[in-house]
Amino acid sequence: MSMITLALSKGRIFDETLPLLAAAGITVTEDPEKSRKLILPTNQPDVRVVLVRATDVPTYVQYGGADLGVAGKDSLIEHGGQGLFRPLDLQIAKCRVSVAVRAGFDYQGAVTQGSRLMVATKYTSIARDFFASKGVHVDMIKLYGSMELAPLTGLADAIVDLVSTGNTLRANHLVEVEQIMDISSHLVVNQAALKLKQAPLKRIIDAFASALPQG
Ligand code: PRT
Ligand code: MG
Repeated sequence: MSMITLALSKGRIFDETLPLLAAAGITVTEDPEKSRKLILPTNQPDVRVVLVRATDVPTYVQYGGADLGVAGKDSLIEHGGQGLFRPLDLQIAKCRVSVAVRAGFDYQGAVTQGSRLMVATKYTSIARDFFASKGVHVDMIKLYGSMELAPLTGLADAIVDLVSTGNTLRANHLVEVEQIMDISSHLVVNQAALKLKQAPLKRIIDAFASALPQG
């Protein structure tokens, strides 16, 4: 009996994956918000969950630190997706990637005039491709969090960030000026594990698929 390791990030992805695991008969037997453990057991002796940063899930699965994982499309695009089989869009942890600026900043004017835009973001690949496709010249500043601060402090003209309700932007007097793409989380599987542990992985993939809205 080979061990199956599933990589998840704490928070919305963990919470929204639990019902899918339940469809596979898998229950995580420890609460990540209460435990300090990074490896969580399940009711099935050959299935365990490892907790990693959301942006590290694709890397863990790529190199076989986990056999499968759940990762946002944002993280997958930034990672590049090498070595990953992506069988299912799980339609969880939905949001969008957008461009936002300080209220009062004339974004359309800057774009039309062909000005160079200073863009701060954690999502440099998505942002670079998007502005390149528009023919807008940008200087990119890589940040790891609190993107909303950048336009408020003069660090950048615009940010590229994830938006769901828009409350965070509003609270910081920022305006969403363009939506780049819709985001949801996907199931990703290590390509070698898919061959070596075919039966148990297929069972989990099929159970997840059957639990999705379209059945
Ligand atoms: O938090 P940490 O720095 O550890 O990593 P992370 O932010 O990459 O991970 P996490 O767990 O917060 O998010 C995991 C995944 O959930 C992301 O990769 C997305 O695919 C997805 N997701 C869905 C979101 C959101 N919705 C979301 N709203 N990730 C982040 N947010 C942020 C957003 O950037 C904003 O700052 O939540 C904030 C609130 O959003 P509003 O618009 O509802 O106010
Ligand atoms: Mg976060």
